[in-house]
Amino acid sequence: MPSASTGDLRFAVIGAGMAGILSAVKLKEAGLNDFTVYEKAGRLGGTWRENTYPGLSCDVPSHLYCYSFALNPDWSHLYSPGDEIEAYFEGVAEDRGVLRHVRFGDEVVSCAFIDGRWHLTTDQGVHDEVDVVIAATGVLHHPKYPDIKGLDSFEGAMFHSARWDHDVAIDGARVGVIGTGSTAMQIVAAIVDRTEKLSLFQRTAQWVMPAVNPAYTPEERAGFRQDRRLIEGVRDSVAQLFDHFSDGIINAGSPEMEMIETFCLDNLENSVTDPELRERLRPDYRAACKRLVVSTNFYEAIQKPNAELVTDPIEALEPGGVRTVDGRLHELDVLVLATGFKVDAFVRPMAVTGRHGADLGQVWADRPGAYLSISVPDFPNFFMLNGPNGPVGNFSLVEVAELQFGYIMQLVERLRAGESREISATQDAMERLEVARVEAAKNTIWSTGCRSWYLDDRGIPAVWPWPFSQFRREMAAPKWEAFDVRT
Ligand code: N01
Repeated sequence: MPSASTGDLRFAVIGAGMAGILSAVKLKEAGLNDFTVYEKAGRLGGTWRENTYPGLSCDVPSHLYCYSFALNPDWSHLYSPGDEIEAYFEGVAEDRGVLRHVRFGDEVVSCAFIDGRWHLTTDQGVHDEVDVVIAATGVLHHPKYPDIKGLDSFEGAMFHSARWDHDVAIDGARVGVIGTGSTAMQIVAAIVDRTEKLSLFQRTAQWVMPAVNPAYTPEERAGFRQDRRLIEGVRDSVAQLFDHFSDGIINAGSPEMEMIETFCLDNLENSVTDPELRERLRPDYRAACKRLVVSTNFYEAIQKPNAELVTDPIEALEPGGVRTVDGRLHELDVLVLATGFKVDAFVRPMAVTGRHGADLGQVWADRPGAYLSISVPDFPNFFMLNGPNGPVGNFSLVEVAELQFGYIMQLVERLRAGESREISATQDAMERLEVARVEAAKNTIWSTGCRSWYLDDRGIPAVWPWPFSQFRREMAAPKWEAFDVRT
C-alpha cells in the first residue's frame, strides 16, 4: 500500500466495525484522507457481522447506540434487531465514502515502530508504512469455548453463539444452550417456540431487568425525519438514565443499585409462577455485579412447556448430548455454546512492537493496560478505541468510541501541526491512573462477589470505575503532562 507523500500524515485503521467506521468518517471530516482501513473479514460490521444468532439485539436503545453525527429516524424499535444495526453501520460507511478506504480480507498480523513510523504487515503479505495507527479491533471478539470434558465428542451440531450455523435446523430440534449471559437469554427467548425441546444449562442464575420494546410507529418515524430535535430529545433522556445508572454502579451501596435490585427482584417474583423454578432462577449475588441482562421475554420463554432450566452442573459432553452430575443424559440435536468471549485479547494476536523493540505481548503478559484505555507507554502514535479498562458496562460503546476518538484527534493535531513527531502516555501517568482505578474499582458493584467477564485475573474489575460524566470530562482535553511528547 503506497504512502502518498503529501506531507500530511498517513494512518492505518485496524478493523472496520463500529469504531473503525467511526475513525474513517472522522479522519475524512478532518481532511486526513491518507489512510487505509484493514479488515480481516470480507465485509464491514465487527460484532454485528459476526453475531447473527436468532434474537440478536442491542440492549442499549437504538437512538443512543448510533453515531451522534448520523442519527437515524428510521429505527424500527426502541431496541432494534442486530441485522438492522449492521445495516445502519454499513449505510453510514457507504454514505460517507468509507468503503474505498477499506482493504477487505487483509488481517494485520504485525505492527512495528521503526525509525518513527509504523510498519504494518498483513496476512496477505501487504506492507504499509504509516505515521499513526488507530486500533479499532473490538472487545467481545474472540469466542471463548468452555472447558468441558468430552466437548468434541458430541455428535450433533455444535457451535459458539458468535459463529451461528444457519444451515443447522432449529425447528423441531432438541436444542441445548450453555450459558446465561445476555446472549443466551436473547437466543432462548427467540428460539424456544421453534424447538421440540429447549434445555438451558445454567451455571449461575442471572438478574433480569424487565424491559419493553415498542416498535416506532410510522408517524413517530416521520416526526423524527422532520425534526431532528425529537431524536436528540430521545437520546438525551436515555443518556440521562444511563448516567444515573453509571453513578449508581460505581457505588455498591447507592440507592440506584438498590432500586435496580428491587426492579429485578419484582420481575422475578411477578413473572415466574412456579416457586421451585423461581428459586432456581434467583441469583445469590448483587444485581448488576455481572453484566445486567435486560430482557422483555426471557422469564416467559423459560416457563414454556418445552423449555427446561437445567441447574445440575455439567459433567461432560457425550455423543448423544450433555450429561449432568446427577447422571442424567440430556439428549440433544443441537448445542449452542453461549459461553462468552476472551475479553483480554484486545489488539492481540497482532504482534505489536514499539520503541526500542518493546513487545506489547510482553508488556501485557500479566494483563492488558493503557493510559485511559487509549495509549501505552513506548508505543507512540498507536492509539486504541475501546481499549483495556474502559467503560464497557451497560453503556453505549458508540458514545465511548466517539469520545475517545475526539481525544485521539487532539493528540493527532499536535502531530499534524508538526509540534511533535511521537506521542505516547508516560509510564508514570499510566501507573498513577492504574493505582487510582484499582482503588476506585473496590467500591463498585462489580466487586461485590460474583464471577463475571468484567474481572481480571486478580478479581479486580477491568473497567472504568468512575462516573461516566468523569469519563466525558477526561476525554474533553488531554492532560499533556501525562504524555511523552517527542519532537
Ligand atoms: O457472554 P457472558 P455473553 N459451563 O460472558 C457461561 C454483550 N452482549 O455472550 O455466569 C457452564 O456474559 C457463564 O456462566 P457463569 C454484553 O456486554 C450484549 O452472554 O460464568 N457455563 C455465562 O453464563 C455481554 O455481557 C448484548 O457461571 C459456562 C455464559 O456462559 C457480553 O456481550 C447482547 C461455562 C457467558 O456469559 C457477553 O455476553 C449479547 C462452562 N464451562 C451480548 N463457561 C446486548 O444486547 C461459560 N459459561 C448489548
